[in-house]
Order: sequence, then C-alpha cells, then structure tokens
Amino acid sequence: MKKPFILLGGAAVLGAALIASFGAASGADHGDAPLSKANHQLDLADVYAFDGGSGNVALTFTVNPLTMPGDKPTFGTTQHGNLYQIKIDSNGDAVPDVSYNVSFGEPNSDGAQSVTVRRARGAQADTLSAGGDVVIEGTTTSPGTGAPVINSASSGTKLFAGLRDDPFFFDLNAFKAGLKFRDPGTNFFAGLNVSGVVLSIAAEDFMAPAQGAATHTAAGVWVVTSANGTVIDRMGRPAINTVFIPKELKDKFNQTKPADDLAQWKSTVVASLNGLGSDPALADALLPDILTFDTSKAWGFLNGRQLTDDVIDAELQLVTGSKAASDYVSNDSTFLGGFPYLGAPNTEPLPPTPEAAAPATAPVAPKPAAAVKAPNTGTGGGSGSDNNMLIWLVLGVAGVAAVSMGATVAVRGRK
Ligand SMILES: [Ca+2]
Ligand SMILES: [Ca+2]
Ligand SMILES: [Ca+2]
Repeated sequence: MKKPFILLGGAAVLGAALIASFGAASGADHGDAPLSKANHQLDLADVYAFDGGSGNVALTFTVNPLTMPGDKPTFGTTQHGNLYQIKIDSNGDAVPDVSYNVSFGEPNSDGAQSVTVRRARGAQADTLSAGGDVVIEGTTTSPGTGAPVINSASSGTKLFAGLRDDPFFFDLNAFKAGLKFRDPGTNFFAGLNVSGVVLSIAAEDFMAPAQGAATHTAAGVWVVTSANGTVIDRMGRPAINTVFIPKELKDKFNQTKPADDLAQWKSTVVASLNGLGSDPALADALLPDILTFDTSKAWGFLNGRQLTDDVIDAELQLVTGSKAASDYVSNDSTFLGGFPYLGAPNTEPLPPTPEAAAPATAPVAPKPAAAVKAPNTGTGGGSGSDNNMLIWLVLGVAGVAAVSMGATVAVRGRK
C-alpha cells in the first residue's frame, strides 16, 4: 500500500529543505502577508470547524496572534470599516452560499465591544458587505476579565468573542533547529493569547436553505477579514499562503476568492511544490483554500478541525511513516468541555527562554508583535508565529486530501 505522501530522502532531508526554504519567512498564518502583518486585529491565525452539539457546528477563528499576557487587544470596529466574515460553501463550487458577517463596535472603558453577526445568502454572501439578517448580537468579553460572556439566541445559536489562550501548539524552535524534537518538547505558543470568535450555529442554517436539501451534510468554510472594502486576510486551512506563495504575491493571494484559486494560483503552487521536490499534483488538493467538513462523519482534521486535533503530530507521523513521531507538546491550557471551548487567557508573564533571552531585553514586551520570542524577525513588524513551519502539515494535508479524492500521488524520487 502506498504511503499518501512520499519523502525524497527521509524526513530529515525534507525538513532541511523546508527549513532552508522557509526558515526566514514569517509565520504560516500569523502575520502571513504585509497587510495582515500591519493589522493584528484583522490578521487571522487559525480557523476551526467542529461539533457544537445538538446539530450545531462551532465555527471558530482567531486573530491578534502572539498577544502577550497582560495585553488587551480588541477587535477591529465597524467605525474603522473593519469586517470579519465566515464564508460557507455548501454546494462544493467554492463560492460562498452563506456569509456570517461579524462586526464590532467601539470598545468601552473596559475594552468590551458590541458584536453583531448578520447572515447574508446567495450573491450577497460573496461580497465584502456587512449586511444581512441579524443572527445574534451581544457583547465581547472584556479582555481584562476572565469569565467568558456567552451570547445566546433563541435558535440555539451562541456567540463568544474575546481574549483566550492561543489554541495552536507546536514545538516550532525544535523544528527550526533541524527537527530536534525531544520529550518533553516546548510549545512555542505556550503562554500566548489570541482573540477568538466562536459562532455555534445549527448546521441546517447554512446547509439546507442554501441547498434545498435537508439531508445535505457537507460544506466548507473560510474566513475573510477586510477594512473599508480591502481584503486584509483570508484563510481556510493553515499555511497555504505562507508555504506556497512567494512573498511579493501573498497579499494578492489573500485577496483572491477561493473559487478563483485554481485558475490564478495553481501554476504558482506547482512551482513551489517542484521547488520542494514534492508532487506537483498536490496542488489540486491544496487549492482552493477551504476547510471542508461533513457533519455526518466523525469530526477531526481533515474533517473540519477540532481544537484538540494534534495536527503537527499527525503530520509528523504521516511524513515519517512512524506512528510514534511527535513534537511532544500539547496545548498549554485546558480547553473547555463546552462553549466557548477555547482555554482561558494566559495571565502570567512569559518565562525567559533561551530563544528569547538573546534578542529580548525583558521577558515581557509591551507590544505583542515586536518582542515576542519569535524566531523569525527578518522583516520586522511581523509576528512570526502560528503554524510557522506547517509546511509539513500542509503537504500532509495535501497528500491525505489527494488520496481521499482518489487522486494519484506519485512518488517523486530524486535521490
Ligand atoms: Ca494571517
Ligand atoms: Ca457554493
Ligand atoms: Ca496555548
């Protein structure tokens, strides 16, 4: 039986090649492109979709990557033309059928903001308009308080927005050091916060009405952030942009609609895959950049993405062929058993680390983006973070997706 993804000459060789290719790049999705680097409030870090219980799907995304404990970031506001959109395609054409448009008001003295989610359908869902029917409204959780505010609507819809622990976990520095994973590893993202938005809503809200078929269970999700009609970031699966798109084109990639991904970016991604010695056919699995799921099947990456999914271990195991492969880290805070699922925000100053000791003069920096223990400070202003080296993940995702699609994944073997 074929492995879904074949390495050139072993994991170390691939890893070395990847590190050489991307070691100086910014994070995979945190600060993935110039526009998002310049606007942390609109810089998507991760996107998740998982079981929300009682027929709901928890549509989740995070922004404000690499927030230091004590910092109290807010969401971009309507007054500044900022908009967050959760786009759903429920008929497989990569065109959104529903858009949940999330908008925020100006923060009060505690940093809490009004938040409103409107639902646009059809052609309107494919625009950067904030309009639509109000689905749910309420307030964010003040970044200075721990107890999450849970907003509810009569339909069983729930909404949370506020500061939480960054749910992503990965021993990034061990990876960058040349795959020197050890047990226990060090979660690069430990102790850092993000601003999370969790919308738990009935699957039928975006499945059936758009489809006219109550039994429809498959859909795909991505998130788009924009300011005054200009897309700042968009994301479905992790790391697609950072890994496969050249630096000077990253904003343009973010500003492309998924339906146009293959036409506009396949040749670029093919070139990147060739550069990595990977199968160029994987481009058809990498694009469009949409996180797909089927509510009739067991949840878990690649079927949606749960907070607890150890995507790094899964990919290390995939690419190495060893079921024991791991970076030996898990998340540093406890995910909640129920809504809003995301762990409580970190409040303790980060301990100094060997990586941080050298460049930073203090363990706690006043601004998240500037002084974090980011290993990749090449261009400055960036928050090198998130799934930084998720090339593995992405390639593995492509491999699995290609296999699940029935595509042929060839062995590329140069030495
Ligand atoms: Ca981003
Ligand atoms: Ca569609
Ligand atoms: Ca964490």
